[in-house]
Amino acid sequence: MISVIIPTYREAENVRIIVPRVFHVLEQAGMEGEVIVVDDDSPDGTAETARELARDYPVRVHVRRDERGLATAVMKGFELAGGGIVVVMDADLSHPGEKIPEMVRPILEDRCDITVGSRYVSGGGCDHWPLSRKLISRSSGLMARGVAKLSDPTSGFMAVRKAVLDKTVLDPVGWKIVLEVVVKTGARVEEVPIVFADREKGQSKLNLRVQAEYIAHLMRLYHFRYRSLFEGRGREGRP
Ligand SMILES: Nc1nc2c(ncn2[C@@H]2O[C@H](COP(=O)(O)OP(=O)(O)O)[C@@H](O)[C@H]2O)c(=O)[nH]1
Ligand SMILES: [Mg+2]
Repeated sequence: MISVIIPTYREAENVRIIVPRVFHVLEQAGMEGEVIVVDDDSPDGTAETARELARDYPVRVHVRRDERGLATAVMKGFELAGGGIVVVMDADLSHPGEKIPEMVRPILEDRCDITVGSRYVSGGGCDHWPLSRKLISRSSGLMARGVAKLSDPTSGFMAVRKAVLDKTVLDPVGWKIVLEVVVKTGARVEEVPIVFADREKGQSKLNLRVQAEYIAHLMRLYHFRYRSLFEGRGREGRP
């Protein structure tokens, strides 16, 4: 089974569209799945809308009242997921749901343990992004090159084998759960080209604080990555 985790904050209009879309794609691909909505107590009725959808589809809704933040919301989803493969995607229809089978198959066929949707491989792209947003995305990606060999490390669209997650301690700050999972698991990764669509409804929550948290998170990941390398060398060097 595939568990599709959708973190939400103020996405009532989008959740109504994305949930049926995900199930349509899974059904077409002959895949069994569930959706897990992790909502941070949105004031716009996102959770209520998701609960209505749960009457018609296998949807579970988890509302967090004492915690906020995208990465920890996804971690909650990991905990609740019942599937052998977990997909993480945004609620705002930016991530192409029709790519889910393409994301899941390499893991099912044991070619890798993680797939990441990438805007920056051949066949990928972004719909009409302003230059400022392109620059932020590109420079954020470049800064992460030292910890992960990903063309699009700030992507939020991924699929991952649940068994790999179960063996790993995750401790992300802020938003970038994909980068956290890739670095901390050290698992085999493949990239899948995606075209990132513009959000039409609701508002982006990406702000300066999120950018600052990203830098803090990256510093921790660099420390994690290179500390473990040094510790490894130290041990090997001993007689
Ligand atoms: N649960 C939860 N979801 C969030 C939070 N912040 C953003 N999201 C969700 O994460 C996804 C990406 O957020 P979005 O604002 O579209 O970011 P952008 O695409 O970078 O502009 C969307 O599904 C949001 O609803 C949060 O604090 N908690
Ligand atoms: Mg978005």
